[in-house]
Amino acid sequence: MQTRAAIAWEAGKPLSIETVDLEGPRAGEVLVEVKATGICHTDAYTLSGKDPEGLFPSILGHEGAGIVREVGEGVNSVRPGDHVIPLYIPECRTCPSCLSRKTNLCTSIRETQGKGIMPDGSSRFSQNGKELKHYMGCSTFSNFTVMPEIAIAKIREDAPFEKVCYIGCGVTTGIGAVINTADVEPGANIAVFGLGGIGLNVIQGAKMVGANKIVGVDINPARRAMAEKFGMTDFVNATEVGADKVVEAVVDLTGGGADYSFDCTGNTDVMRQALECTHRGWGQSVIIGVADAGKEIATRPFQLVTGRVWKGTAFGGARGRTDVPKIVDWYMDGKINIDDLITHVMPLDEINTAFDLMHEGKSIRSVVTF
Ligand code: NAD
Ligand code: AHE
Ligand code: ZN
Repeated sequence: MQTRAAIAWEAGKPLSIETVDLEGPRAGEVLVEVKATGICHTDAYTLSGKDPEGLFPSILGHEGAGIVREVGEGVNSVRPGDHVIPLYIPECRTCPSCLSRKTNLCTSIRETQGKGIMPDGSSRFSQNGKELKHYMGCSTFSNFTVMPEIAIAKIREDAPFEKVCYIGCGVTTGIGAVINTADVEPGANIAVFGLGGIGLNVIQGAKMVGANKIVGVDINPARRAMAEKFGMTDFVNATEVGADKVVEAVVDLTGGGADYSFDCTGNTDVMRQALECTHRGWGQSVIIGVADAGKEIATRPFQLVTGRVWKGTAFGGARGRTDVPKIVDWYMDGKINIDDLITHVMPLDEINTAFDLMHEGKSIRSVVTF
């Protein structure tokens, strides 16, 4: 079949909206009609050329929702007509990682996913015989995409695609970092660095679990109002305070240091601030942001000797097929707010505007509807 898609032909160039060829699902695969997709900072990161796994030409996008249209041989967990959210971290429930119960990082198809191909080693996307790569196993910047069955979360049919697509990455990552990775307890003081599409969901998660102080840090003062709406109690304007004084500001506001902090910027200098503003003896800092190729984190080992813990999280520690349908229920039951975070909605033809708005700090989440 043919489908409309935004092609990333080369790093640093705008996406090009074109018609591409899509082969149908093979054994263990599912054809999904994507109805909506969010644009996450990670898409911009890969498009920038700074992702060591970035491949071109490819079809980016990993935050979608849609409908199963066809299933390949042997697929029995979903069927045509099912409403679904594609997962960039699958949940096979049989690999050593899934069986360990210690991680959500299913390893069954990670190698081929990172090479932009399906588990059988080939791509379903092409144009005039030229292969186009898949991205994060999802490629939701295409109206139709092919996914492995183990990377599909089945969701309820009354959930609006243009809202719940965000659960495919940002919502789950932010809230999951709080409830799964950090396991923040009621009354804890937390600090969130970067109040964009992920950081605001960290704030939302912290409020949900009954955090006490929720300190937000950003260089963009326009983030303050939305963060307060979601539960931020104190704001640190990192530009105004100065990078060398941010740690001190957070330590003061939390009465000695945050119990938990979260980096949602991808900036390695900020990651250091996030660690060092946590409380001596027990502070935990969770890295969510994805840093450019070649960047490394640093701190004095003394920071860890004195009891601080540095950890990271992918997709908020969520096991997609199990947890994503529950988060969709939370949204439908009014327990979480997604609507206010989706600041822009546009057709596929305008997807490059979504990247501009993100870089200009004007959007929280843009969503493309097909
Ligand atoms: P975003 O662009 O919406 O938000 C980033 C925010 O960080 C912005 O508000 C920006 O002003 C702020 N910021 C930039 N520099 C800063 C600084 N020096 N100090 C304080 N704030 C600063 O991006 P997003 O979609 O929220 O993604 C955030 C990060 O999380 C990205 O690196 C993305 O790749 C990563 N991410 C990781 C996962 C995961 O599973 N680990 C999932 C999704 C996104
Ligand atoms: N190719 C990138 C990997 C970046 C990364 O860490 N991705 C996160 C998801 S970001 C979603 O917006 C992730 O799931 N990581 C686990 C994994 O297996 O990739 C790089 O920098 O190399
Ligand atoms: Zn993402």
